[in-house]
Amino acid sequence: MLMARLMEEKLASLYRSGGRIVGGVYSGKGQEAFSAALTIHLEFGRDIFAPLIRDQAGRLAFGESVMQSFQTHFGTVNGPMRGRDGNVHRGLPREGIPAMISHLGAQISVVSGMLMARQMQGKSGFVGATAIGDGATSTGAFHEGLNLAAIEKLPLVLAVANNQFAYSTPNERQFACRNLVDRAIGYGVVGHEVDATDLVACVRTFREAVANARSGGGPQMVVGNLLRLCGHGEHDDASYISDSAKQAHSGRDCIEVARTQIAEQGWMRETAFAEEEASCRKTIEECVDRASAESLPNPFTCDWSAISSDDLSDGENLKS
Ligand SMILES: Cc1ncc(C[n+]2csc(CCOP(=O)(O)OP(=O)(O)O)c2C)c(N)n1
Repeated sequence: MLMARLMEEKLASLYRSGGRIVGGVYSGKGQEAFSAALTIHLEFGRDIFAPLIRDQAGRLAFGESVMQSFQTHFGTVNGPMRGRDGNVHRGLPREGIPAMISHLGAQISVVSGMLMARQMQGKSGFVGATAIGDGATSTGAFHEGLNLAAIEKLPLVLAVANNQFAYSTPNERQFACRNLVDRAIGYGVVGHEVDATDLVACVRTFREAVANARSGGGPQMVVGNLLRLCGHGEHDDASYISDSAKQAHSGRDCIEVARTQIAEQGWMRETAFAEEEASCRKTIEECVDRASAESLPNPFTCDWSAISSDDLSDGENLKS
């Protein structure tokens, strides 16, 4: 969570200074607990995780490296997208991270398809998870994807981060149901609701949801209540978010809440927080330096075959 927060602060500062960033910068500030609590229950290489723009913490907790984020934001030829696709639209499909799709709700069908393909190959014991926002629950793709997953009883965990806004559109202009988790009933899937500012509560909820999905309980929809503590992207000052929303319980910063929980429970020494932060900052600076030194693709000499083709994919484990 801390690494994600500090990485995104660095990316925001690089974006504002007009330096090496290609494209926009989107941050998951306030959503780190909800995102990481999901993916710590997944297994890299066995499970599937289709992240959204606010899932830097979940990506790291699942197994993506710090370097891969900076390489993609800088558009370098050594990054997982070879400099062809920007920032948040990155993935490691062969290792279970499909490259992010912007079209809201579309990833539910993609993950469902990946799960069905594995089932048809006779595999078992895996889970597929994806994350969406409150706004995405009003798309046709959400309806079609979740309905299909429910009918097929797929081992899908759908994390809905209700951060109260879709761009600047507040919840009351998005849906008329009392609570987003009520939608689970209509699809015949199990619904969970959690205070997403509370790391311990998020860990407990996702532990149960992932275990249910893995053991044949069908799709699980987890709605996390929180507030987006930033603009939609770095280009948005979020001036439409009221002070009362910021001061409400759901406006708490999950990292500060987690820090208090950890201190109260004695899970870490007080000085360990500062050591962790210093270590994260050092890693970030090293990755920025290394990624900055890498080249951009040359459009005239670039091999334009699919990134998934053998000669462009990374590592022995990625060869089919
Ligand atoms: C089908 C579709 N419509 C519109 C957009 C443009 N768009 C990108 S992000 C966004 C808001 C998303 O809000 P939400 O789902 O609540 O997620 P959040 O950004 O709050 O995390 C919109 C409207 C899109 N990507 N896809």
